Amino acid sequence: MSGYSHEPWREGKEVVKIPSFAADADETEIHDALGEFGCVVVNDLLASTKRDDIVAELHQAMQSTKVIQDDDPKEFYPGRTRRVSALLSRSDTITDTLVVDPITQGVCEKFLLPNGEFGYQIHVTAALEVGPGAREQTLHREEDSFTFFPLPRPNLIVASMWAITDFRADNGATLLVPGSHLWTGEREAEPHEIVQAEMTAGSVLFWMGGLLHGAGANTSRDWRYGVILTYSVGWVRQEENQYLDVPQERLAILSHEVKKIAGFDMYRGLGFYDPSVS
Ligand SMILES: O=C(O)CCC(=O)C(=O)O
Repeated sequence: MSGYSHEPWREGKEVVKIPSFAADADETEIHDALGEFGCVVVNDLLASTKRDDIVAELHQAMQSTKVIQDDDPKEFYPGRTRRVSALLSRSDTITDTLVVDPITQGVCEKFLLPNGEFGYQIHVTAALEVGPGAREQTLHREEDSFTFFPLPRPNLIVASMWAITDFRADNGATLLVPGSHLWTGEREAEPHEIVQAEMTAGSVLFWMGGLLHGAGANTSRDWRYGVILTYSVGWVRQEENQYLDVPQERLAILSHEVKKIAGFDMYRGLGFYDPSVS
């Protein structure tokens, strides 16, 4: 592990740094830090050629996205951003490299299988560009739809953000509140508890579904580009409807492993269908 530490904040408060690991770090150390802090960065996992391929594969969809200039501060998604989903249908590099990434699979096995022993699934896929002038996104938890469970919830989701460009404090690196995946509902984040996931292109940020987070503001001149892939226990409704976002022709050429992770296998008795009508 390349190290994590507590350091004194300039007003005497403690700021928790995001644990940061080399790509060949011991997975148990990564898991321990993720469980404790709720977030970790693993550096230099995705080669620049793969990043270029992803950008090329998503280029048309990204460019046809309407960028809202007049930001409505009440909207969940800030203006001056681009967001494209259905990535399992749009990018071979994402299905063949990111979705099946062994460190990601290890994180899912560690944190999701204990609460859903028959498997986990993709929850949402999106490419996210944060443009110059974009405001901060409201802090939220990936598990906010599961209101049935009081906070802190059982682990139902783990999230990953692949940095396609550098993530810097000034270009909208993801805001995180380390430790907040263990908080009760009454506690709110104070400014000194919010940190940014600065990381170089090719790195990946993992965070727990109960962790407060959001996109940072972009005060720079360039666009911050990330790919978010989240995973949930196999018995909950997926945030993104893969049965509609992955058409039959695309499904036919995906590997069994990707189809399974995408949620096309049964979870125990859930998800049966009649092949004679499809
Ligand atoms: O773009 C980011 O850094 C975070 C995005 C996010 O949390 C979301 O869109 O729900």
